[in-house]
Amino acid sequence: MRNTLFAKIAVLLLLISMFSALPVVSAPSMFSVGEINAIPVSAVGQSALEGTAPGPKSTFNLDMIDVENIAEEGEGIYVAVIDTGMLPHWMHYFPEGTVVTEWATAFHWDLPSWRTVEVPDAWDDALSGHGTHVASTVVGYNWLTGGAVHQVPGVAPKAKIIPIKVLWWMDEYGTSVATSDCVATGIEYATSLAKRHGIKLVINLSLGGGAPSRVIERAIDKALREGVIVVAAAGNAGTDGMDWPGAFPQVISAAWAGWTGQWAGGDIGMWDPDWWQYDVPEDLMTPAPASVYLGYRAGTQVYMSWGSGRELPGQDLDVAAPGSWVHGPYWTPFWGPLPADPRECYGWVGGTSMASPHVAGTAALMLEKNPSLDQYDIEAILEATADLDPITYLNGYWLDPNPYMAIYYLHWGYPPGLWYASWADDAVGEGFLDADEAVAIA
Ligand SMILES: [Ca+2]
Ligand SMILES: [Ca+2]
Ligand SMILES: [Ca+2]
Ligand SMILES: [Ca+2]
Repeated sequence: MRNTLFAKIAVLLLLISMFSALPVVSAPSMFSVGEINAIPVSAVGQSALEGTAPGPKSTFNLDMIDVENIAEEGEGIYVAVIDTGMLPHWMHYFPEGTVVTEWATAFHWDLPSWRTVEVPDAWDDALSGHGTHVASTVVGYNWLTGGAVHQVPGVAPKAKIIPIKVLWWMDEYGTSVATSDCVATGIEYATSLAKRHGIKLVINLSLGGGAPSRVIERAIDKALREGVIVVAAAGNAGTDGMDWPGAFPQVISAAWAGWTGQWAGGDIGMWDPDWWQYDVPEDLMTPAPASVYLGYRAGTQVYMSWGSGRELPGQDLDVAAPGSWVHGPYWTPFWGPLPADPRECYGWVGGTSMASPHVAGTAALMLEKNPSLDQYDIEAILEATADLDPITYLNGYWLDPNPYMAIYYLHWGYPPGLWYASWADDAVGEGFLDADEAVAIA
């Protein structure tokens, strides 16, 4: 009995030490700045909301990459979202048939058997809206507000989402984690679907870890050999470098950019909760509006986020895409218990996790137009068409008056409202994603 107990403790210690040696892949941390209800609603925003009939809504993030100029909608293309699964409310957000439930699944690292096991019915995600938000950027979502349903467009609204849950809620810091073996199994599973059913597939990996994993790289290389496209987040570690697998050269990686008109809503004024629906100037070189934050005023329409993983030697950063602050269905336990009402589950979420599905969606549009494109073609086209010019190269401190960010500045070690950023080519890759140009020459 006693021996058994000791044996168990020994096994447990072994597991703990092996776990710490295993590259643990975590979702790039998300910095949600609050739900819609938490943001003061200005009179302008309120009246705009109330008067709106159900119908298409444009978003700044799709406008920035010029999705409005693209005829393709991702018809016939599948996007595997290897992530946290889907919120229990997911059916309220996505049009019927958008989510391929018969292929959705979950993989979990099983401690007793010391291997990855499939748990097919466990892809519901009651603790993080990360995967739901990522999917919503690709295919769009129903926004339930003011007693009406608005169809918010996605990059590739006719693509089909395959949710594959590999990330599981782990700690009080809001991190969802997976073992590298679990992530690799998810990639292999998606690849097997593509092979078995002869479908065109893009894998989105809005996750990463601080070290390369050979088991994940092998799974990715196998996927690429099958003609699957693999897109991953650059990670949110800033000057500490890119996360893996995004940093592998053969992966298409996404850096984290934003709109200088964010929150300000162009020249309309501050604190308008509808800012994310405002028009972005078609020429991204247009100077930032006068009402935006102090430090952006010298800039254009695009800025890079301080936290976007920088390309270090041996890493490959490809393109930057919108990731601050993308509106969509979302939930985090920090906001309290998951509400039964899906109308309360929306948020603005930021990170390379949000940039990645813009690139994955664009790849789906390119595949629809030209199904013969492989990973290398798509990376080359995305790089050749990306715009470097509109990305503001700022270097210094500036004031951010957004009180919702204050807690994050403290967390990052800066006084609230004051932040510092510095970026160059290692932060932006080949430039800002230009989806309509990329699809045009696909
Ligand atoms: Ca546009
Ligand atoms: Ca690459
Ligand atoms: Ca590259
Ligand atoms: Ca364009």
